[in-house]
Order: sequence, then structure tokens, then C-alpha cells
Amino acid sequence: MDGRHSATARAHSNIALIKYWGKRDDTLNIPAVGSISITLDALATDTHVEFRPNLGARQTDEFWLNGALTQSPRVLGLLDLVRERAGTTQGAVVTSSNDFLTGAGLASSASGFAALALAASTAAGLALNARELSILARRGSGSAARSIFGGYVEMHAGSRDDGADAYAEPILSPDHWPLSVVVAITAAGPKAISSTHGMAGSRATSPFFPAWVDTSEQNLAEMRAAIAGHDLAQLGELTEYSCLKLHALMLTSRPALIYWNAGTIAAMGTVRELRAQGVAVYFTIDAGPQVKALCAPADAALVAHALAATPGVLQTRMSALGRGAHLVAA
Ligand code: 2P0
Repeated sequence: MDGRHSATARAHSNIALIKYWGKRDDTLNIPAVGSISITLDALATDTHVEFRPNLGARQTDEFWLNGALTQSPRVLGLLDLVRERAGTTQGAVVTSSNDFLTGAGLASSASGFAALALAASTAAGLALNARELSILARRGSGSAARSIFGGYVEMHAGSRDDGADAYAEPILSPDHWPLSVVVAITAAGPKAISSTHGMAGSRATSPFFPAWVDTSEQNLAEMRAAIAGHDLAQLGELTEYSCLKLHALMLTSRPALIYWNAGTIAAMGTVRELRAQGVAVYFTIDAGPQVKALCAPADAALVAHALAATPGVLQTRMSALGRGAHLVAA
């Protein structure tokens, strides 16, 4: 690689309808279970990567996140993978910004590592296909493999030891079945326990972990059918089921992982109350206290209004389904 090379990529966050939690290989970051997600339009990361000639790797890498110089072994690890593949030792400057809360259960690592995988590989002169990008993004964060794609996406756990079959792929374009997500933010601070640590603990200690793995394929198959049939009631029921199953796994880990607060529970109540009134709306919650409500676009304003009026909800964000990772002009 000669001279100066740079690229800027944008990727959007995603939320899982059928959740990922637990790995079968920590080094290669291979998930123990597959997952199905939707990519969100409203939550984006922009990442610029510039490789610098005449500067050695690692000691001169810089990672700027939301304006602050940040230490991130994971970012350096991903840059190392790209350098190895491109046959370069150049250091890199990475400048990344999120347009939403970082590290608060809004999947900033998903959009972040998807954008980094595309920007860094492009800047290094590699032309990876979407599957290769998904595998590269996975090395940074499991959920990032899904954010390479837009709309409805499935991540495969695969069965190979080298992780070559652990990648995501799109299953339905957002244009074919628009959906809205209303995010109810119930706490602004960063989460106490990272997903990586939390899921390692669940695998090691929860008696439910084997059942979680054993029942995952069935849930994935049911969700694939719900998406193929554009069946919101079925998608919603399965989404809440997978969410609560995940949190049962978290609650039975030692130490227990309790990501909810009072606002989280109140927001779940609001969603169930709306449903009792005939509105097709369903919740999901990740490794944080925010509640994401899924509904038809025509109901999104009503859902946002009800969640905004819920005690403990600080603010709401509305999102449509979004596209996959793509390059943007610097
Ligand atoms: C998911 N989460 O499927 C699940 C549900 C959080 C709860 O994927 O260790 O940040 O980087 O692979 O991707 C969060 O896990 O974990 C996550 P690593 P990641 O969206």
C-alpha cells in the first residue's frame, strides 16, 4: 500500500427481534446462536479512516470517538485484521461519531464496527464483498455483522471452527415491509456491564444457557416465517418472547444482569396497554434500559405519544427501517 488512503463509511444500528447472547468462540467472536434483526434508519455512525504512510501500526493508531481520543483494543484489533489482509503496516487515524447515545443499549457497537469494517477495508485498498465485510465486522462485535445489511437481516451462527460461515445476510428489503420503531429512552448513562462480559457470564453460570442454545433454531424458523408472511402479530409475539427469554437468561446469571429500571417496566406496561386497546405494538429490550416499540408506520405517532407520557421515559426517538453500511463522501 503506497501513499495516503482514506475512506468514510456510514452504518446504522440494528435491533434484534430474535436475540444474540453468548459465543461459541471468544477469540474469533463467533456467536453461539443465530439472530434476526432490523436495521434502523435513525441511529447512524459515520467513520473516517485514514492510513498514514511512514507511520508504523498500533503505536501511531488514533481512534477519535465523538471528538475524544479513545483507547479501544477492539478497534486496534480490527485495524490489525485489515492491515494483515492488505499487507500493510501503516498506522491509521479513525474518526467516528454517533448521532445517538453511545454504550446505552442502543447498539452503538453494531453501527460502529460495521462502519469501521467498511471504511478501514476500503481505505486499505481491499474490495471485500458483503459477506466478507459481515465476517470482518463480526470480529469487532457480533451484532455489527448484521449492520452491514439493511432491512430484515439474519445472522448465522454457522458450524465451522474458523467462523467462515458465521455471517449475516439480508432476508427482506425494508421497502417490502416498512416497520416503525419508537425508542423510549429511560436512562442516558452508559450501561454498567458490557454485553461481551455479560454474555460470557451467562454462558458460564446460567442454568438456562443450554436451553437458550437448544431452542434458538426453532425461534429463528418461526421468525423467518413471520417475516416472509409480513405477519406483524406473529413477528411481535416472537420478538417479545425472545426479549423476555434473553432477560430470563440475564436474570439467572451469577452475578445477575439486571438492565431494567422503573421506566423500562412502565414502558413495557404502556405497550401492553396499547395492545389491549387494539394497537399492534410490541416491545423489545437489549442490554440496557431502553425500550424499543415496533409497530406499523401509521401507528408510530400514537405509540410515541403514549411512551413519551410514560413515567420514567426521558425522551423518544422514532425510526424507520434503514439501509446497510455504505461509503459516503468525506
Ligand atoms: C442482540 N445484543 O442480538 C443482543 C441482544 C444485546 C442484547 O448483540 O461481544 O455488542 O461485541 O459480540 O454485539 C450486543 O452484543 O457483543 C448484542 P459482542 P454485542 O442485539
